[in-house]
Amino acid sequence: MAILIKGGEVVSADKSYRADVYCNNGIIEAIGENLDVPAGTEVIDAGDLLVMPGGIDPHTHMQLPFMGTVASEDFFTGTSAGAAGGTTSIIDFVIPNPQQPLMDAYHQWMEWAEKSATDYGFHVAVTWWDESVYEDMGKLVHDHGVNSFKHFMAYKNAIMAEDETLINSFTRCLELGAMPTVHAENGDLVYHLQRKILERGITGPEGHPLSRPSEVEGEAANRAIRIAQALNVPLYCVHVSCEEALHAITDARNNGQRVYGEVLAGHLEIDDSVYQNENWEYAAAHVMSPPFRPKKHQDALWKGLQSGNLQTTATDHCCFCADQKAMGKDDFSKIPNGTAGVEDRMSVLWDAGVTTGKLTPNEFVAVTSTNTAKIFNMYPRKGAIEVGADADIVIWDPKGTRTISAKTHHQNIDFNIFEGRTVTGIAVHTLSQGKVVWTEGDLRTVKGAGKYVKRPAYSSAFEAVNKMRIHNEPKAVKRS
Ligand code: URQ
Ligand code: ZN
Ligand code: ZN
Repeated sequence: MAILIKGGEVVSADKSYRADVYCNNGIIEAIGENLDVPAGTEVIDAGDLLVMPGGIDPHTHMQLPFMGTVASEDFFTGTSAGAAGGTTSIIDFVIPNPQQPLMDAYHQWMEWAEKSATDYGFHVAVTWWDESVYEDMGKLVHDHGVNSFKHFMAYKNAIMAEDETLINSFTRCLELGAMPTVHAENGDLVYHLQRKILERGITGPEGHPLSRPSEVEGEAANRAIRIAQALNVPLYCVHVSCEEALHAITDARNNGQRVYGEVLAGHLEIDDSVYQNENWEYAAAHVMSPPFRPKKHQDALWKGLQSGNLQTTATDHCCFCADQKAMGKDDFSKIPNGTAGVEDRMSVLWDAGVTTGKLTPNEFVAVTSTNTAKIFNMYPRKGAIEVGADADIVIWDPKGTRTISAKTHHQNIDFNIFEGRTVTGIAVHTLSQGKVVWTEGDLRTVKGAGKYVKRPAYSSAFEAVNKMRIHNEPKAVKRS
């Protein structure tokens, strides 16, 4: 199956230039002007369009069992919806229950993910600790292509990792050359504030942000960063939602510490007024953690993205429909946490970022694809328009528009946090493994076509950290 993408402007993270792109056998075989290709090659006319690396969403939760229910989006429908929006790879999460062997959970998620339409990888969560977790982390890195381990500092009495687990797991990550990542909210503080707010008789969704003010995230982000600093291990903070966490990351980076930050399209564009809506279902549909914040945090997060102190964008795509959200009808702390976004991230970021001048098209590619590929060691197989790279490509109309709605989206959820928003910047064609999976409104994904992406340990971040560690190795004082 050969495809020639003709006459477009290639936009990579560092440059833009006019060139044809020839894809064959799932990879990019040639890039250049007026390419000669075999007869019978399918041609896509990309005139006036941009040819970019397919989006990579480093934070999704397809069919996640959580808070007494299961997310409504599965790996096939979710990766298909991503393709419709220009995203061609996801990194999802294996989340073992406490005391569940990591390898058992990994095999369970791998089975669920077999139905994926486009490529996928996994971060594995460390939700408890003993010698077997230590061992399983080694197996996952050495034998299964996992190079990142997640730590939920929130969700007390469920999947929350205490400091001792963070220290043990971060230390193991350093040994293995794997990236530790954190959901940074102080779970004990959340639990305490939830009780206080419920005692005051506030049971509606407006109680959710009250129980997770931004200082709760700022404290945990700083704590995780300091633990990583003391252990000399890199750190990746997922869904940074507030200026306190951003400042902690920025200070650490200015101090030469290797800390990376991810921001969600939702947190960049939606504020906490949603929780004041009189319609319970509408407000509950926005319950996710960390919560949507007051407007000043959006402004700070955009500056974080523009300054390079936040490197990646994601969605935390974790879908619960109205009947599931209703589980918390009388108690906001029981509303399953999560919102959707995998189909809309790229358009929302182009509309809010590039058309406004906050981001250049090259920076857009960096924060929606290339930076994630580099941090999680998939580059240049992923996140690049280069000869030899996977032919995961989005052909983008920078002037095209569409109006986002749950009535028309491909996500398996009855709500869209960007409902009614008309965005500029749309995916016209999406290729996964060199095959067309989305073209001019026609979704052509195939269940099970997605492949598992093995990610080797020891990304460039580790080489640098190891050099620094050896260079600064403390030495015993010689005493006669
Ligand atoms: O915390 C997460 O990232 C998962 C459980 C999705 N839910 C959410 O509210 N972010
Ligand atoms: Zn989270
Ligand atoms: Zn998440």
